[in-house]
Amino acid sequence: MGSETTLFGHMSMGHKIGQMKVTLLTLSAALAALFAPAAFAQDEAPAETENLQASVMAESVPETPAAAAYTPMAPTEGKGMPTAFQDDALKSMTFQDQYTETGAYALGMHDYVLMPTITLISLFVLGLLIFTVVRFNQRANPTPSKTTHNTAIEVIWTIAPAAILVLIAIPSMTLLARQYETPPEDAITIKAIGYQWYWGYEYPDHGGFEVVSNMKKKVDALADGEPYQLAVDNRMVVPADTPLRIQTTAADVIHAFAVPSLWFKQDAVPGRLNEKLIEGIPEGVYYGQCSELCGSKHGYMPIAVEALPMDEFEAWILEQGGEVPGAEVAEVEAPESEAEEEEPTEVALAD
Ligand SMILES: [Cu+2]
Repeated sequence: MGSETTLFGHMSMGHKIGQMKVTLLTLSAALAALFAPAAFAQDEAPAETENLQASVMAESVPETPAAAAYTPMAPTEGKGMPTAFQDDALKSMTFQDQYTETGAYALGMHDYVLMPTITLISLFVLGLLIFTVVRFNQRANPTPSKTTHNTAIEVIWTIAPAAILVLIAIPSMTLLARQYETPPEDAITIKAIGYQWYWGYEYPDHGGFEVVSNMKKKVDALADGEPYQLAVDNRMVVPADTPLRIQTTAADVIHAFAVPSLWFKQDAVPGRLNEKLIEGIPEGVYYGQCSELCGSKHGYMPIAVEALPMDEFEAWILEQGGEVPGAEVAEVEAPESEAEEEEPTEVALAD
């Protein structure tokens, strides 16, 4: 009997060790799975390249005079692009800085209404839980109360959450209404068309030409001082400080045109034309990405919006072979030679 017990005890011990081994294996597998994406990301962007990117970003590309042909604007670090966790942990976890009035309002609502409310409620509930555990555990409170109703507290826990919701609803409805504001009549229309897997920007007010925008290769993006996987070869160039009527549609599947720093996100649906206003934005480069899973290269169709002063924007339009309304008379009077001179560069760019 004794030996049996020992044997049984031994076996159960062995079984336990086996279980522990299995648990350890599972744990290490889970850890490996956790760190695998990080390792992969490291492969993608090794420390050296990151440093290169940082140093390239720090050097600003020399500015060309306004009269010169269009050269893509160098982005300002931290403006219109996400912040890396290692650069600024806190900033990387919240919204990007906003460059539209609606965006600023929404960010304010997040920072000054929603976050404080959520924090206070969470702390209050945590406090109640701790109080209950300490005050009403079996040792501290051996004979529990048999109370089932308390009118006063029931009224409070009904009215208080309702009041909080009403208070949140006011700025929330305001924001919703602002986001649906119709573009003014004089807004400039730009049509963003989603393709698998790149963007096209059509300028119906300026002759209807279309710019095809693909993601830049890593070497090119880093050489140009742009964030890799957000940089594109041809940007969506828009006039600064002018209301924009952004129309979105798609040619194949549903995409979504989204630029976080402009508080803009709208689905691009084949066969439909969605429209949304971007109020006047300051000069600069603003990055975004397709935000509707649209296939295998969904992650590789970034968006780059470049806002230029109106005269530079119009010069860009002419350079692309578009028309500038109101400047048609000037165009006829202008010597043909200028247009001819610029054509070869355009062909080279198109290639
Ligand atoms: Cu897409």
